[in-house]
Amino acid sequence: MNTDFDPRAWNLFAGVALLTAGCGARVAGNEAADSGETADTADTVDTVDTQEGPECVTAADCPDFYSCNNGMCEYYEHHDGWIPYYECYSNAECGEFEICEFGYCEPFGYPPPSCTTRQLPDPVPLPLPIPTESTVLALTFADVDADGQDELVLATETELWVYEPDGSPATASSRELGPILAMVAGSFDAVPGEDVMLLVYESLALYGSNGDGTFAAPTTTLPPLGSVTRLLAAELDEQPPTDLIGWGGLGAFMDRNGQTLVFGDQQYGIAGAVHPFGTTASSIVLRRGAVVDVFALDGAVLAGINIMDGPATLAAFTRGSDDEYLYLVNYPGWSRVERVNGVQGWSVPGEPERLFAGDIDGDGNDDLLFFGGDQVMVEMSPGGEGDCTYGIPLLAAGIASEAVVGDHDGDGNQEFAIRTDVGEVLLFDGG
Ligand SMILES: [Ca+2]
Ligand SMILES: [Ca+2]
Ligand SMILES: [Ca+2]
Ligand SMILES: [Ca+2]
Repeated sequence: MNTDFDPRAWNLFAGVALLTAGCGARVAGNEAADSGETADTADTVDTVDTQEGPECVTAADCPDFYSCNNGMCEYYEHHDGWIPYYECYSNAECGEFEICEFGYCEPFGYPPPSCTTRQLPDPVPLPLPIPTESTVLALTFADVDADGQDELVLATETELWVYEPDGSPATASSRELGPILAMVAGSFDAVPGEDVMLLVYESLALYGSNGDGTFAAPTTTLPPLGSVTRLLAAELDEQPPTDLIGWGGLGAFMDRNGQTLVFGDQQYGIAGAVHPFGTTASSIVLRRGAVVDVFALDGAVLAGINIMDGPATLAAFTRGSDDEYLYLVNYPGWSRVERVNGVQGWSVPGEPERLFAGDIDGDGNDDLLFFGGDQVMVEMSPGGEGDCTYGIPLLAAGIASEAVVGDHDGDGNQEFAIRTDVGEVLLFDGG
């Protein structure tokens, strides 16, 4: 029965009926009477449609969730033999910020408002292009002269370039040829000033800072296990030098105070994060698909946490004295920022694929930068007072592919440097 029943029309009708009745609960009591009317409406539309011939031959000619019946595309009945009618089969059938749960579209939390409605400084600051000699392959912030300002260090095919915030000409040091898989900064030697570590092919190349914006010839070593593809640097134990974590197809390694430890026996190709300065967590998280493994500083597994599947990203996020890890889940046209600790996350507009944390207004709470397609978005004060989002245009500089955070001008607020897929770099100072 009710072969022509279209539950979406029923929802419209039921909405009116519920409004009239002054009752907000979902009811299924008047289906027969309701569906008679909606079916009539659908029939009228169908008659008009078919005057120019059949609209379909097979279901492939129809939109998702429609079948081809006698030349017409008809919405599948949502019928399981018990609960009469569903609203949805999948999230794609629901609206923005709704998910399909047990056959019904349920609101899943609305995103923070646009910052323009919060009267933040307007216009939104534009990212400034950094003039470069050639394509930039990797970047990091590093305080190479130990003056409290993080210089921007860009790696090209043959050089490492150091940019001071005052716009003075960049300083170049030559580097050895080879594709860069990762680039991190830290104090890896006893000479004052932060150094940079490159992962080139399968080798770790340490470029020690000379303190004047140049780097010494590299010291090259092999990581203690093959197939390392990613690096992180963080001060895990408050004992210099900066600690190094690398991971890839065969597991992970940690270099702490010159002591090397191989740990983990999984393929950690997806993402990793660690809180710098050995804050409350004092742990390392590595992601493999929809599992996040948490390791102690001795390499012991503290927890294996199942998360929802989504883009390959993970961010170490700090709010006040709380440290946690965030990831993304995409839905059609919107997304969720989810929290590895299992506490409910929040919705954001668009379908970003990467997220990065940094405190761009210097209030002690991290703000977030999101990338996805040509979307670049900032969320100020997530979960706090003044939580809001705004988009930033990259103009004609390509699509954002990587970001690093540091206090380039030494004012206590962090800046993001964004590298695009065409090897250009933009500096975003949002506060
Ligand atoms: Ca500096
Ligand atoms: Ca150094
Ligand atoms: Ca902040
Ligand atoms: Ca700053």
